[in-house]
Amino acid sequence: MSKYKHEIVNYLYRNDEYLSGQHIAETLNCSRVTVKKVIDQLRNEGFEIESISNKGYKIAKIPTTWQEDIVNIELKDNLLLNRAIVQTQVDSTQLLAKAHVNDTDNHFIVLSDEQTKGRGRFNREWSSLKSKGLWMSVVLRPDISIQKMSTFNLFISLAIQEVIEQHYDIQCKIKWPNDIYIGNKKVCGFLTEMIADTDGVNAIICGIGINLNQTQAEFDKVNQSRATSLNIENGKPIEPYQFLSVLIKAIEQRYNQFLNLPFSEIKELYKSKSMIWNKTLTYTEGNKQIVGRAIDIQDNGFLTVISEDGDLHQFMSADIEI
Ligand code: 32G
Repeated sequence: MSKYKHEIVNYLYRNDEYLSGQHIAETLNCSRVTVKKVIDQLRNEGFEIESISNKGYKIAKIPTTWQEDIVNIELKDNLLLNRAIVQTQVDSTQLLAKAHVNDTDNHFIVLSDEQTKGRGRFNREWSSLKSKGLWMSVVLRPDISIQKMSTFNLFISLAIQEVIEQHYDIQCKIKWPNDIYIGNKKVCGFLTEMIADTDGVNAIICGIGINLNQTQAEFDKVNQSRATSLNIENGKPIEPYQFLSVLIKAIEQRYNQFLNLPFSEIKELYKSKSMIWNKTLTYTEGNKQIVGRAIDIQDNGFLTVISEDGDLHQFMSADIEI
């Protein structure tokens, strides 16, 4: 690979006008042959690059797969999440993130075009077709106690919910504690794991799966009637780099709130974006199962559910059948 590849991609990506081979070569102090070779390589990687004689080159379309240089450009202005591990295929971004957590004290994300063993809660399979969604793990390093972690998921779910609603104009709701739904179909699942000891939390590893561009037929039988993608909902192709960019900014903002504000400050907002109120549902946590109605959420993130016999129950997390 040419050592000029990063610079040439950067230069093309930052410019909307046509840039001549001569101009690129002079600016970056390389040969025109090098420029041409890199352009050919980028085309092989899925970039569509227009070339017009006497004008030059211009990126017409970036790939639908993750390309490390472009991911880095999209993240570079972030204060916390500005590093990425980018893969074409992994077993699970969550497993790869955990394998790298001790390499650094920094925040980072792990992205993959495809997961062969994407997993959700209770080790359930998470379908992660190639280039059809955002399959990502986010590693954060807060200096907090383990108790404080009980509200982390709530802040993150608001970040995801507001990106879908505000940037893609799609009504969606949070299903406490781990999913986002559009109507009665799941569009996103997320889970939070942590590495902690008696001193507190060392790292948060938050896995997020968001269906972007699947068609309904691409979901397998069991998910067919219960899953959806942003593309199905708004009819537009979802550009993964743009989605990543706005989501990471929203996550940074909600993460800062998580560190600095009590959950009570955003509780009413969270409740208004949540879908489980006024419904009788089955709640399962460990070997406790009750049928009841969620009535409130506590300042520590616990859900209060009133069962049919009128008793109150608190859930830290639960499996909820809808
Ligand atoms: N869309 C909708 N429903 C699905 C899908 C899908 N793509 N796949 C299976 N189902 O290894 C959700 C998910 C945690 C975290 C699954 C219902 C939340 C996924 C129910 C059927 C990046 N747990 N179980 N790497 N995991 S992807 C990884 C959840 C992310 N379900 C990271 C995480």
